[in-house]
Amino acid sequence: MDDKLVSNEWHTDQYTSDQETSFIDNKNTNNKLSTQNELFLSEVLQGLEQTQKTLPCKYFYDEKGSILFEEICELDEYYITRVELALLEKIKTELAEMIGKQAIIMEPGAGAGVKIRTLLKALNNPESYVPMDISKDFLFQSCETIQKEFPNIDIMPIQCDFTQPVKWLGQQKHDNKIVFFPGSTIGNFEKASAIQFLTNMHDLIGSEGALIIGVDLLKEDKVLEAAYNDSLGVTEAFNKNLLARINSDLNADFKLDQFKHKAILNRQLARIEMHLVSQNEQTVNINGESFDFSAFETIHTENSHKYSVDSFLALAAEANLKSKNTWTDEQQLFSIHYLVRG
Ligand code: AVI
Repeated sequence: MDDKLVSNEWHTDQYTSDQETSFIDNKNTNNKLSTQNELFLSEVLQGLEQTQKTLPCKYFYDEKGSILFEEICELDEYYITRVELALLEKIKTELAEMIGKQAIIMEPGAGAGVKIRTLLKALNNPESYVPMDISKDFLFQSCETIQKEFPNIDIMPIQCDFTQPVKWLGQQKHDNKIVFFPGSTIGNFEKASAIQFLTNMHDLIGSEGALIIGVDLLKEDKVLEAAYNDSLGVTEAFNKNLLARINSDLNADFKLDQFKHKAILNRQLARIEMHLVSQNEQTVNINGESFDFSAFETIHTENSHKYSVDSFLALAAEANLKSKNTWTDEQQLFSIHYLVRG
């Protein structure tokens, strides 16, 4: 566990997981798609062949999409980031006591780093920090900032798809394995995938470790709808960027001004749904295939599931995880759970 920062450069080659970890090649020369883009294409075509057209939300996060998401997190209407950070500040000492000494802190889909820094600062002599992300650039950036601030912590980036198990991590014999998964990203998983992810975390943390997870709570319509239909149009740009990415990576001709963003609360399914609404009857070509849209037909691009404390704990129980402690803010907007093996 003594991997090092060499000449200010992170060497991810020894830290890649045993999954396939090739990078996305965005340079679309000769109209020939890279292997990554072939997978992207097949998922896009499959989604658009459905009666309710869909696109997979994991493709939101190219470089531009990641920047737009960071901008969303700063919006007044998008309370999620602000409330979670304030709650984390409030409970950090309690969390540190529960975590104890010399923990390995793992963070699937490591974000911009603000939340992890709050946690690391509060901890008693953490041993290492293991950020995991599919994007090498993102990993390098967060590692550099964190190493400067915490010179005594071993930083061990792993480039991987965090929704899949990482065998290397599971093999690490360590008593205090803590997974930190803030941001309510679990809300973007469908039920079966959420249970699969939680089960992977159950297997990863072992009998002594824990999963600390942030989960957004179901609340009144207007707060939720405003969070996903912001007045500055950043969420609209984020949603439409998916079409721009398909155009540039997959030889497609979506006309971005012919689609409008719409986010609706589906209370029956306890989720916010993001859609792109076709403004006209139109045909879109993608790498030689064509798709017809009628006026006001939508492409469903994302679900963001919202839970109550009880409904989330029932989901966690399906992965054999139970709460050792759960915190919410005073207005019951957001929850943080400390889960251990059940
Ligand atoms: C990353 N995830 C938790 C965000 C959410 O709230 O579902 C993604 C997002 N979509 C629109 N705004 C933010």
